[in-house]
Amino acid sequence: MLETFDRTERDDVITRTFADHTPMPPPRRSRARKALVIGMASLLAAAGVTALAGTAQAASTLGAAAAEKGRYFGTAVAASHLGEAAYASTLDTEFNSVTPENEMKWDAVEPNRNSFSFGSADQIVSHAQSKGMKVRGHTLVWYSQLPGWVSGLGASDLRTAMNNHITQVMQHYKGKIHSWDVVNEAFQDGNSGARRSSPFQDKLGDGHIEEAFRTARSVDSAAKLCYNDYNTDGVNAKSNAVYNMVKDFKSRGVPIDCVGFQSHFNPNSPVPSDYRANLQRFADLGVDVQITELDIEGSGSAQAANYSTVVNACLAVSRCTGITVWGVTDKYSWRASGTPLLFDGNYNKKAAYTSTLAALGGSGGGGGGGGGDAACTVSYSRTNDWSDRFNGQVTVTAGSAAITDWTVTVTVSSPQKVSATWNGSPSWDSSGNVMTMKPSGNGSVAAGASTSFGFTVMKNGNSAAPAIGSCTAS
Ligand code: 9MR
Repeated sequence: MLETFDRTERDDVITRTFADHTPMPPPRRSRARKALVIGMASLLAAAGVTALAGTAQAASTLGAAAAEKGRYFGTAVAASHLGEAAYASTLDTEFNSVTPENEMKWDAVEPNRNSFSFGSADQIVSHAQSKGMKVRGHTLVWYSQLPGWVSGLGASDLRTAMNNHITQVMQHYKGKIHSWDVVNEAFQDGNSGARRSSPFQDKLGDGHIEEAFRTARSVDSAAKLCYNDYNTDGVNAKSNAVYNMVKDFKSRGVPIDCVGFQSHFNPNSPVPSDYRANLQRFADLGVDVQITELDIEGSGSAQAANYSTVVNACLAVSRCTGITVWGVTDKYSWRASGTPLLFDGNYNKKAAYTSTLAALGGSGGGGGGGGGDAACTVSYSRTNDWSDRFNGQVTVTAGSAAITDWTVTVTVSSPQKVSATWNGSPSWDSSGNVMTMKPSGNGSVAAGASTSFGFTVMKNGNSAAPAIGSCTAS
């Protein structure tokens, strides 16, 4: 069977291409408690209130918790969102690896033959490097997002173009990429285990995959070289075919270091019950395994339980070196109408965030249901909105003990500027975009009581909400 679907159709694609209807695992937490928390979150969201929480100690994050387990925790990133304060601050706080979502694909970096444009991808790599994050390269040889000039080449020219593309792109990023998806999605869905029709497959045959890996190794011997695919997460005909290819490569010394399991899950393609076993059998071939594009449709405790299942599976396989979720926030997910990620459209931590952090062994994340005993929590709302400016209010609420002091950072997106503040004592970083607010008096807030400060943001053409950091208190 030949798959001819177009990935730009977004979320419906995977829904209709995989028929393994294994039931979802049962939720691990009390449905009643979660429902209450989610109900409260919905009420707050409906009122335009963003709730955030923090503790007196440094908050644990996904990246830090994963690092303690010897793994990375990454996300797909779009260069176009890096200028959005809440996006950048969530990314920078929580993740320690990034994958450019589209910016390193063939159509983006070599739109015309031998004419390379690395601008957007460079922007992501520079951002990641400046924050100490690692970068996954995605992807060198893929049938999709492939410019027309490539598809039009004859076999000999296509081989030259493929090797040149791998060489130029890997050379440009040499030393900056921890793992490359050298070949992406070369196998068909369904039960055939056959290769997918593509210009590479149709004109160069099975051997183009081996050739791509050999070329890649010759360019950057330090980067891990991965084969990456979807619907290979459990044991099935497609994953068996990939398994056999990897086994063959290892037995013949073809340079392959890792296999990426995209892990796009939804009710029609749930987390398979043999997910861990499948990761393990690949690891047993002598390659690393990585979860490369994780997202799970759903919400609340069921979604949270599925995320922990995935994290636990990775942690149970010593060669599972990291997890990447396919986006920072539901707002920008490739699944147009879904909510498959860890942060909601307002960058609130979801129950899935909390369960993911807990599965990684972290704690103290708060928000999204079940954050434990925070010293103080903050919530934000836009109290007035005009064409040129808006007023924001942050409410600081003490936890189960009184606090005597508190600090909250507010980051606005340039060219926005804070023009006025009240009920607090602000200080600024050198960019003028990050305001650190402390109380103007002694800052005493009784257990469970609240205090608020406010500010006016001049939009200067940008109406984005500010990023409100966690509350710290002593
Ligand atoms: O998330 C990507 C989306 O923005 C693009 O429109 C789409 C185009 O093919 O690709 C999406 O990312 C895909 C990834 O590169 C490969 N695996 C499947 C991902 C989701 O479709």
